[in-house]
Order: sequence, then structure tokens, then C-alpha cells
Amino acid sequence: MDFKIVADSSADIKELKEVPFDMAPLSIIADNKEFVDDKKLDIKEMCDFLNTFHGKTSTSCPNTDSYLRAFGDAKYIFCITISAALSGSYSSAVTAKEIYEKRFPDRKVYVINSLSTGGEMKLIIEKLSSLILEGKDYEEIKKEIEEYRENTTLIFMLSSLKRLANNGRVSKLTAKTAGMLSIRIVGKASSEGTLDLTDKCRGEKKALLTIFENMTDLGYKGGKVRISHCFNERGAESLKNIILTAFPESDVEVYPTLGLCSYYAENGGMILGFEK
Ligand code: X90
Repeated sequence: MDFKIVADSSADIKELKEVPFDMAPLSIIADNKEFVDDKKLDIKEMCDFLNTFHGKTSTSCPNTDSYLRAFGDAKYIFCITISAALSGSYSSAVTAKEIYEKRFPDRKVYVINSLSTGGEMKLIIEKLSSLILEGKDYEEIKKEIEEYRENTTLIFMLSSLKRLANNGRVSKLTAKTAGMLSIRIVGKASSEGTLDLTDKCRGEKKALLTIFENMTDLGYKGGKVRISHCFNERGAESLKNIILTAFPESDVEVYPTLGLCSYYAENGGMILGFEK
């Protein structure tokens, strides 16, 4: 096949059936220990380590070489990254594209800044995959994927904003409002690809109902939903049930976050991408 899909590891996807796929891993760093968010990473072990580690931790985006490795030798590549407003991943991918296209003038890379992460990236990847399997050409796929993206969005629920605040992705002041036992912060991806915190809920049950309300306010009508969670299968399944009760025909998948999203969402967190 001439096509390949590449995504950074924030998409929470290790492999894809039917269409060639590779991921460019981000890394989680604690002192001199580095957790590379690839297929081999033991997420439970990393989370257990980080939850008892008191030193400084941070993350880093894939470098250009890691994108070039993921591109392999494909003719047409669709490469999707976490929001450029949150990470340098997009800019590494763009540099890799420039090098790749210069080196191989008959090959093409289309880089997509998802303005999002997690489940919304997964939806875009699933759509790319079906367009490729339908036999659409490179230019048609570019056009159709941009149209599709207008109808997807992302909501998240977090019980702590500690790591997001420590790494400068939300303000420390905002982070203080979370972190209280039983408080759940609900938010969405803004149109600029930043975190927009919308609700502070007492208890997870209330937070899940708020998520569903926000979904319908944003235009959810029973389309696909992709929910990744950090050790909160129960919460994610409850949300799935709320959605299925209202929209019994909808296609809802629940699965665990990989390393990068586990680090930022922290235990109990969940991220959901859905079609509006
Ligand atoms: O380059 C890097 O070091 C990666 C930095 C990533 C920072 C934020 C990741 C957040 C993941 C939290 C909820 C999702 C919010 C998405 C809004 C666009 C998970």
C-alpha cells in the first residue's frame, strides 16, 4: 500500500489494523530516568513510580528523527500530532516532512495539527484509515479529513491539574481549585488547541453527567465516541452507559491511555473525543 498513517503517542494508539501505522513516542522524564512512550512502555509501572516520586518531572516531544523513522519509506503519509499549542511535536513533524520531501521528491507528507489529543486524534485516524481503504487519492483524503475535523471535538475530566500546572500547561492558580478530594475538573479543547476548563464538579457522578450535558450542548447526536482513561475503567464505562442510554445506536469505545496522556491526565482522569 502507498499510504501510511503516523501519529505521536498522545493519540493513545499502539497499532492499527488494515492500514500501515507507526507512532512517534513522546517521553516522560523524572530526574535521570526516561520513560519512552512506545509499545514497550509498562504504563502501570511508570504511574506507580511517578505517584511516589517527589522530584521534578517533565515531558518531551518526539524529535525530527523519530518522525523520520516512523515515516519509513511510504509514498503518502498522513501525520497527526497533539495540539501545537501544547507541544513541539507538530513542529518536529513539519521539519521531518520538509526533510523527507526534499530527500524523496515523489513522496508526500500531510501534517495535521490536531488542536487536540487522545480520542479526537483517534477519530481522525480512524477516518483517515477508512478513506484510504475506500481507495480515495491523497488530495481527496486531505480535503475530506479537513471537513471531518470540523465535526469532532474533545472533552476531558481530571481529578488533579498538578502535572499540567507544573509543566506550564494551565496556570498554577487554576490548578489550586482542583486537587481537593472528590473535586473533578471538566474541560474541553479550545478552538486554539489549549485547555479550556469549563466546570468544577463535586464527585465523579456529577462530573460524568456534566460531561454528557456538555457533549449535547456542543452538538453530540449519537456519533462515535472514543474514551481513554487513566486507571478509571469504571468511570469511563459509566460514561459509556450514560451515552448509550440516550443514544443506544452510538459507537462508543473505552480503552486505557498510553504514557503521555496517563502522565498528564493522572490517575482517575479521562479524555474523550466525539463526533458532533
Ligand atoms: O511536548 C510535550 O512535552 C508534551 C506536552 C503535552 C501537554 C499537555 C497534554 C495533555 C493531555 C490532558 C487533557 C487533554 C486536553 C487537551 C486540550 C487540547 C491530557
